[in-house]
Amino acid sequence: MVELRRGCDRQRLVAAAVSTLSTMKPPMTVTVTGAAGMCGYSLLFRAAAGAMFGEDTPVRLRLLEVPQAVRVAEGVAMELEDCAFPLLADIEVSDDPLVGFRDCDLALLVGAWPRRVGQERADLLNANGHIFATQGQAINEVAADDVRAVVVGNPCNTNALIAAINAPDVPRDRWSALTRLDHNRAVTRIAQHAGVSVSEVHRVAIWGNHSAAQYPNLMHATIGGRPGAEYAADRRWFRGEFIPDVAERGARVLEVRGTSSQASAADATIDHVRDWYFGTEPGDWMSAAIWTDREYYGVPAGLVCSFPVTSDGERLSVVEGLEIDELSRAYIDRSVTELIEERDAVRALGLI
Ligand code: NAX
Repeated sequence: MVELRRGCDRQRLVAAAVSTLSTMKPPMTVTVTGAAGMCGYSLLFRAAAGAMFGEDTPVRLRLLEVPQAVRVAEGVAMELEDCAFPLLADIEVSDDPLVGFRDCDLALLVGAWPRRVGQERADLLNANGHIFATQGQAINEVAADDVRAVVVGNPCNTNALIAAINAPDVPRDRWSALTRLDHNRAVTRIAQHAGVSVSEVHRVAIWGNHSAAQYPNLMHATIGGRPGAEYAADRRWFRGEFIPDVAERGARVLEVRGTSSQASAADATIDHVRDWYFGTEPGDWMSAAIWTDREYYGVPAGLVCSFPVTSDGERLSVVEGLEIDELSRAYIDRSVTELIEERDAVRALGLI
């Protein structure tokens, strides 16, 4: 009798397992570079817990590091194992991009060197540019045919440009750079200013470069049902407080916390990935830096520039037809000039 009941339990368990398995999607292979770094440390555990693709999608993690940081990355892998994440199908640590990016579906390019005191911007572009040229070539060679990539390591727009150009077989619309942290910062700032919940803020957008020259634009936003332009009309606040607060928030976190934004950057990376793979809400958009396949809003072709973008689950597309007033035009032009200067600098270095 007892045996029979156990048998029934077993049958029910097997049936439940089969039904779970049949609803599971194929695993996603996600490569995270800079896996021993601080941003990587925040990102990997959430990725393994299913924060990117949901509870029906197992994840295979590939941790890519430089040789001198591989041991630390192995320690991170040990901790990931110790969490017994049901969705974590396997982990591999490597210092070889041809191994780290093999069959990868999603490449999160986080690893880069920070700017050192006294280092010129051109030196940083050179040091990090080589990383992204090499990684672009490796992705081109060994990643999955439908790979998508998000560049987080700075200067992220230009690093994405370098990687994309060094990966000629990967369609350019599979590349993006992270301006979602700036977007999220802008959402919180305006919500606090207006005294509304962040969930009542829509259609904020970051335009241009992920740098102090970015343009967080409220002109097309709705904030608690009111037009963002009404808030932006208070020019003293918009130009004197809102824009610098958002654009300089990273420097402020560094000053207060003593280290750069890491958990918030990881969180923004997850938001970016989710919206890209699952699609943006109808009538709303996200901010992301993407490749300009032609001119958009006066931004020339052949740059990686942040815009308001929508996703249909596959492709990120610039939201078109927005009116750009004189003030916005000046801010966008300033940021795009910086992107052009960075592009010219890495071109002079032979990286593209
Ligand atoms: P950390 O210095 O903590 O970690 C960087 C890691 O990258 C190190 O472990 C290093 O060994 C590794 N690395 C360097 N070259 C590599 C290579 N060729 N292959 C693989 N790994 C390599 O920096 P962390 O705080 O994690 O920040 C990482 C990057 O994100 C930095 O470039 C930072 O500027 C950038 N950020 C970008 C943000 C954005 O919104 N786009 C915001 C957060 C962050 O500041």
